[in-house]
Amino acid sequence: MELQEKISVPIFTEVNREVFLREIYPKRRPTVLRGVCLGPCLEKWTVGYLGEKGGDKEVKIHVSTVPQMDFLHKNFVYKTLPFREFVKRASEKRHSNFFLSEDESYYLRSLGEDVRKEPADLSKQFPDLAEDFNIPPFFEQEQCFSSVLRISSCGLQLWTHYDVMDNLLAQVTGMKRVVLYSPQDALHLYLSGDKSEVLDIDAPDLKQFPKFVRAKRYECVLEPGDLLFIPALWFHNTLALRFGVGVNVFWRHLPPDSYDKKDPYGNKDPVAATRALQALERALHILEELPADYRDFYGRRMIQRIQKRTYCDCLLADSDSDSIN
Ligand SMILES: O=C(O)CCC(=O)C(=O)O
Repeated sequence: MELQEKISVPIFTEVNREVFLREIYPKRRPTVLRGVCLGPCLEKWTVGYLGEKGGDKEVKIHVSTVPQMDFLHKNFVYKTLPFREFVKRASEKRHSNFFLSEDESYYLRSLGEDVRKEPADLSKQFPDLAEDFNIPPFFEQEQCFSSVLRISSCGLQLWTHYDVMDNLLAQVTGMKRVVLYSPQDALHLYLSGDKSEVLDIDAPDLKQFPKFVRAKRYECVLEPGDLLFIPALWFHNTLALRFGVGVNVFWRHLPPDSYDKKDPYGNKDPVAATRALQALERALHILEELPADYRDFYGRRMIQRIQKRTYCDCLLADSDSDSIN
């Protein structure tokens, strides 16, 4: 069987703003940044402390009987719990109080106050915890879009998806495996919107997803204190190797008007991309006026024009030196 190429995400230590902006950011590749000062959260964020500071604030969480969350078959439910109770349950393997089963898995992705309109902001939803976390100074403050608290049970796996903004994912406690795929491998990932239908990335069904092996797998394991730079459009799949707490920060690197104004999650396609996709739909509808052999002929010519005008060969250059296959 053909093997998927595996590449380790490079690790940089003691990165400051200048090094990040000069050596890492322009490459637009996932990078682990180790040793950036994230603040007292690293020592303080125990289960007890989080419970005390987050208190009885109600949080909406994902709960599932199996740790691999499946957006296609919706094998999870949304439930609400006081933050303290949620953290306690997420940190334990078996629960005396539960919704579905005594070994159910939990996941929190914090939300804004008005879920549909406002992005998550750690300083608004969890002001006490925000004091313990330093937002890395790698972008301008006015570019900041959201700061999201993420808490997962041990073993929790989140499906492969992309976001449209640049992202720093901080691992505060626990460990997490992150697998990433380049935007250039989008056609090998069997997308449904912003998510990949290949749910089991470790043992994919290659009869159903034969092209998946062609997607290069970038991989890292985040330890407490690590930051992962996830450039916009890079697909990522996370697997909590232990109960863990993280924060991720999205920022706008395109001009502000490029983004969809009604997008509290940071995952709606840029306005120009949405318009282009709508125009393509209209063009395809027009082609339906022709018989099949003509549609095939003009469809192929359209693909060629799209490739010529949009593909960026400079992005294809890849270093083989870091291959771990
Ligand atoms: O940490 C996780 O579990 C998911 C992170 C993620 O999806 C993100 O940072 O965009």
